[in-house]
Amino acid sequence: MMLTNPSFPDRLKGGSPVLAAWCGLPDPAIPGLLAREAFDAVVIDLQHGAIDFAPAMRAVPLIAAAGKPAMVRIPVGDFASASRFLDAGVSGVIAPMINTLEDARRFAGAMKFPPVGERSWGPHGALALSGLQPADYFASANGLSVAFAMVETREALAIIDDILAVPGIDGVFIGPSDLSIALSKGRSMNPTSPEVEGALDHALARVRAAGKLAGVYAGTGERAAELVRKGFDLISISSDTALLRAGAQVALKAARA
Ligand code: 3PY
Ligand code: MG
Repeated sequence: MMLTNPSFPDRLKGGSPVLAAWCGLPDPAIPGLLAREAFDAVVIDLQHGAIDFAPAMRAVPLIAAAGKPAMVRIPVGDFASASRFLDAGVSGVIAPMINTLEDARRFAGAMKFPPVGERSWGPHGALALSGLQPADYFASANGLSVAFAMVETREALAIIDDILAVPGIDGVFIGPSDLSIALSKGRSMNPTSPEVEGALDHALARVRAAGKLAGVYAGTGERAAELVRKGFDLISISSDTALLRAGAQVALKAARA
């Protein structure tokens, strides 16, 4: 039921930001456990995370069992896996390094059934998680999940209006680390640099003009709060690895005090 009531796109459009966990460790139990914390959604990262396809698939029902929407970030250019994760029942897909209109069109094509895209039929897990009959799932599927195109290069920033205009692209997700590398011409990696800050404000304004959704990655909870205040709809916070290390450091510091 959780795929449909309310749908994840409706939740994102509802005005209160979605705060998501970000998981890359190679065990499905970890996103399953973080889904039990107060996150609103859980992202499994197959671009930089160590988690592979099969354990990521196994994490989807574990996240759903906690009543939370599951999302994935797919590897660069692996649009076929976007369809496969939708088949498994994810509520959203983030595609990294969408740098051309062709990238955006191919991603949207994999995310939406005809006539919008060319997603192929086979929603094995999504039927069980949505509780919908096949015909009803087909009729509503394009509106049940979100396609976030990552904007994290100069090329993408230059065509952000065109990316946002592609039918089937529901929003953009800003990668501030790669964007900082791009905007500094490779001189630094600083996801809170003034250049990135300006790009975030610009991107958000273009998203609002297009009536679509804005997502962004935040390295810390404090940074997430700033991005909430800016008005982003979806904010991913830290990562499973970083949270594990931070917890270990706090415990050891206390133990050695
Ligand atoms: C970036 O900041 O470049 C990202 O991809 C977010 O993890
Ligand atoms: Mg990136």
